[in-house]
Amino acid sequence: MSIRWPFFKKKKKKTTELTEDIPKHVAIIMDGNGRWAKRRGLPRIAGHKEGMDVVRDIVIAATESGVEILTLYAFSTENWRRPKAEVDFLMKLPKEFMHVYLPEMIENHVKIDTIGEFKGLPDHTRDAINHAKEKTKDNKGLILNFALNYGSRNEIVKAVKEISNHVNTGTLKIENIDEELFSSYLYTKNIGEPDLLIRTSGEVRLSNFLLWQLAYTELWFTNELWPDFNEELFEKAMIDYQARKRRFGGI
Ligand code: V0D
Repeated sequence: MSIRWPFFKKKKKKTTELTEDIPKHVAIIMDGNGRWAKRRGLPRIAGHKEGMDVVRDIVIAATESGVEILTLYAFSTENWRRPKAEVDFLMKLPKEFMHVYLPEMIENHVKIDTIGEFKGLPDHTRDAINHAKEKTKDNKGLILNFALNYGSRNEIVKAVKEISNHVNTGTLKIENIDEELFSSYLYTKNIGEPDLLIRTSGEVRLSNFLLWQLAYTELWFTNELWPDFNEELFEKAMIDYQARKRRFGGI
């Protein structure tokens, strides 16, 4: 039982609202699409399709709350091990997404970009994405960054090889290798590190996503499956992020 102090005026509870301290860069591991479908007796691809529509909702929510960069883990280098029919379906989603949502992305000034081994994607997937990148290249709103055929260790090894090459050819001195230089060899060289990482579906792992870049990132997990994720949960993640920042700032 709590003791009440009637002589003191009850402190007005500070309303939690999204004002200052909006995470500039939010990254999301969109997990649980297959499980969502299975629970409904649907094929896994039905979950991926549903998940695609949630991407749209979260892009709009992120734009409205002032997030500048949204990085979405859409296809990992490990995902190639899935059944061919599922991979084939996934590789058609960028085109499908653009067909349905590109006009709306453009209306909202969204700029589409990707990270990952772009060359490893099928031609038709790359064509659809290149078209969207071209159409949105001058947009000054949210950067919608899809991680496709992305794996963090692979990214780091690739950076080491490129750095080694530059050392070998004499264009780089070993003494000049530091964290800042190393970062400039990663896919994220222009967008920097996420302030907040969200992962859905109850798994509490990084699964080879942005390992270097997440060193100082706030991590936020929910049991909700990606197709059930929504604007309210996105806002909850932002509010929790701000509460952590306030606590940290108070010390
Ligand atoms: C399936 C949930 C949008 C996660 C979201 C190729 C798995 C829906 C895109 C997309 C996927 C990618 C690039 C682009 C525009 C849209 C997407 C994949 C999977 C893998 F320029 N959703 N989405 N790409 N899923």
